[in-house]
Amino acid sequence: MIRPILIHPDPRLKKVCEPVAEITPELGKLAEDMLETMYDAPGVGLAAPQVGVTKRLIVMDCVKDPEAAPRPLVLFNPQIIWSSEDLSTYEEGCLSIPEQYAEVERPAEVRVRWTALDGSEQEEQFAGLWATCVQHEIDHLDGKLFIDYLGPLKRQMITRKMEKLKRERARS
Ligand code: K1U
Ligand code: ZN
Repeated sequence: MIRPILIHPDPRLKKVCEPVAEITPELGKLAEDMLETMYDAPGVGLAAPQVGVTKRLIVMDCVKDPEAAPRPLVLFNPQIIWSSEDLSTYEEGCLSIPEQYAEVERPAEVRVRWTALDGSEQEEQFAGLWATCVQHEIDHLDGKLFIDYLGPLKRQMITRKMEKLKRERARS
């Protein structure tokens, strides 16, 4: 089931999300819906607060080559346990801030620990778009958006555009 994606500004996108204590069938269904919603958007990642659920759950698939096999990942309670000193800059977008892009500098590589859908503990080092995306998604779980890395004027300009977009969508 495709779920509606919240658009900034929304108080649910500013909350620090609750850790997941137990992976219930309802959370399994939420993860499945989030992957479907992410692929439909289309996007390479999605965090639970973007669909209005303030729990520590993200999904990602940064395989961009349509010929390559997809690699959907479901991460409960993801934690960055190591970040590289090397930084990389990527022009980020966000499904909660449609059609707005800005360069954000982040660690080029990160090692992440999480709980998988089957309850097993996983650890992996991410680089490239995967590293950018996992950091962007974990920020969502801490109520942080990529525009929070920008200066106040640019952030305010984007926020005003999103308020206008929401007013227009509410009218139609
Ligand atoms: O969290 C989100 O809003 C999803 C976001 C993730 C992201 C993208 C780029 C850099 C960092 C994080 C997106 O998926 S935006 C859409 C996008 O980048 C994309 C869409 C289709 C193909 C490839 C990329
Ligand atoms: Zn986002």
